[in-house]
Amino acid sequence: MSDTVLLICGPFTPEERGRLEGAHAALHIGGPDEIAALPEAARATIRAVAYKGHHPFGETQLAALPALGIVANYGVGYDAIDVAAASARGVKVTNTPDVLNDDVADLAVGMMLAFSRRLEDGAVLVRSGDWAQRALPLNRKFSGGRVGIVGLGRIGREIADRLAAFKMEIHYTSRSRKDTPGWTWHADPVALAAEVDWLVIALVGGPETQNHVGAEALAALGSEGVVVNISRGTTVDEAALLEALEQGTIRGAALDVFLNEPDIDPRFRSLDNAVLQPHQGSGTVETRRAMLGLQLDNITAFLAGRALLTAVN
Ligand code: 8YV
Repeated sequence: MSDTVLLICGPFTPEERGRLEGAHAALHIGGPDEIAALPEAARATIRAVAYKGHHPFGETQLAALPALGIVANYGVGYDAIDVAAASARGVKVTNTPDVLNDDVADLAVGMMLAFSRRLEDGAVLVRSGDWAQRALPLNRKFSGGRVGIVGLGRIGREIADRLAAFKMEIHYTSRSRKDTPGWTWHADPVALAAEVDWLVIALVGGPETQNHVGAEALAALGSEGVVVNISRGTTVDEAALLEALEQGTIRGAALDVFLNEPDIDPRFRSLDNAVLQPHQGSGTVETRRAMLGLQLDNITAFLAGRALLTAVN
């Protein structure tokens, strides 16, 4: 039997594992913390890691895999992986950009509509059998609002394009002004928040964007404003966000991402002004297949000595 070259690391589905195992001699573990416990002989032959999840993968894991050449991430965001440490060891990192843009943007708009039109409350009312006894309070109009996209990158752009079709006024922050006639660039999230009803965070994760949307931006957003986050829990000051939601100093939030997923702060659970989702932005059959396909193509290219498709470093 040939040496194991691929370490499948993380909560892959059986179908995903089957595709990876069908392509390369592989072994599977639940997460990066299990690498140290693998027998030395098994660790010595691993040349590629297929990574999925959000637990840190850094120097400890890299040092335990002496033959490693690539960490291929299942996801566009690779903030869990210490890219600097990988680069220092000559280890390549890849991610899965673009294939998930549509799904994440769709979910952002879906959560915004669910918030605006009280879709969760409406469903509860219908299912309860109480429809004849009580009416749903009137919703708030969605089309024609003012939205601020924090980070007009690939996903932010997809969200903005969708919201433009809802006749919304589009404002954004990004490192540079984009060639988007009629859309308004702002220098920072505080200036952006002051002009909009919806603040949609579409940043990359990692230390550079930690708490990028903070208490000052939430105050600028004000009591009519709603925070939408489909990026990472780290990009917003979560303590300040919880405080603003509990005190009603903002109107609400629609969140697919949190700190400490899935064991999120229990205070979120008692909020009646928030739509909460379990980090499912990319979670469709089609997109997850495409993500796995791109991850696998990067691994196969690396092992064959070919150019990587979506290298990060
Ligand atoms: C996750 C994501 O990768 O692509 C990203 O950055 O956050 C998601 O698609 C996915 O949930 C697997 O952990």
